[in-house]
Amino acid sequence: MGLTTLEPTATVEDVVAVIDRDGGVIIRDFLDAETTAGLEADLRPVLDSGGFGEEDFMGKRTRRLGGLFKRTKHGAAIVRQPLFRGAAEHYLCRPVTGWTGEQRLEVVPRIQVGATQVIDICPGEGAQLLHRDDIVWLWRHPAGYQVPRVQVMFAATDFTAENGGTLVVPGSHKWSDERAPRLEEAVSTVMTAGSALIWIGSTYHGGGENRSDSSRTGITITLDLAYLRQEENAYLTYPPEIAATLDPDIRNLLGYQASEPFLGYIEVNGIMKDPSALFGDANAETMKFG
Ligand SMILES: O=C(O)CCC(=O)C(=O)O
Ligand SMILES: [Fe+2]
Repeated sequence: MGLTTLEPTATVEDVVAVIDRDGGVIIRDFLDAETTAGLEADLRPVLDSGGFGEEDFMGKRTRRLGGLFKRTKHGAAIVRQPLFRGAAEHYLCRPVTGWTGEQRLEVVPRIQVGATQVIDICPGEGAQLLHRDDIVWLWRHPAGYQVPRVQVMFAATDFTAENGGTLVVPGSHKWSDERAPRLEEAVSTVMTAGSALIWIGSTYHGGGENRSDSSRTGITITLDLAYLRQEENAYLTYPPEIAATLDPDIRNLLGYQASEPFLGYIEVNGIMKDPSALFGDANAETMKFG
């Protein structure tokens, strides 16, 4: 049985119901044709001028790019897509409580972009070892209340079983850390260009073998808990002078926004401020409890 494909008219509840069951879901026509063409036009020349990976996990017949938001303005459409954002908010923004004195504190975690990658699997590449992406934080399973990552793989070209469509092990998000994934348990993500796979950090997956004669190009973005370290170092990838050129919602997602309470502040005139103060935001929040 393959993965479930939902239409773009599906609701966030529909998306979450399938992810709860299978660990991942395909959304047909996730972005419109114009944006898909814009991504392809911006990224293809950069991919074509780049080299292959140096080791097996990243793939010696695979080309990768990071820093998506400085390479194409169309990258923003992927993180703004309502079904992806809605699913991310569902899993990540679960209230956490604590005390300040006898006052009950409730904080809803914020989300941030943890990594962006364009992944171009070329003919002759073998299957990547199946893995969980929340291994970056050495996350333990079953994960319980807090899911740390909701991820998308946008299809810039068609994804097929022959060209390396992402391998996913349905139901594996519920497995304990004792169980190893086997290749025979994985199904290929089959989707047309413009569609996308959404999955969570605990679902076993990996790039597929490319037995075709053309490359398979995917764009992956992770939305993660804002209080975890980012996988792609956003402050070095988008230093303040580059971040200043991005739309405020994108730079906030890249970490130029604090995670309440206090995490990631900057000091301005002795006051602990949200880092949006860096970009001349006169209303930048003063960090406080609650
Ligand atoms: O390219 C793909 O389909 C998946 C790649 C992947 O999972 C990874 O590199 O972590
Ligand atoms: Fe992965």
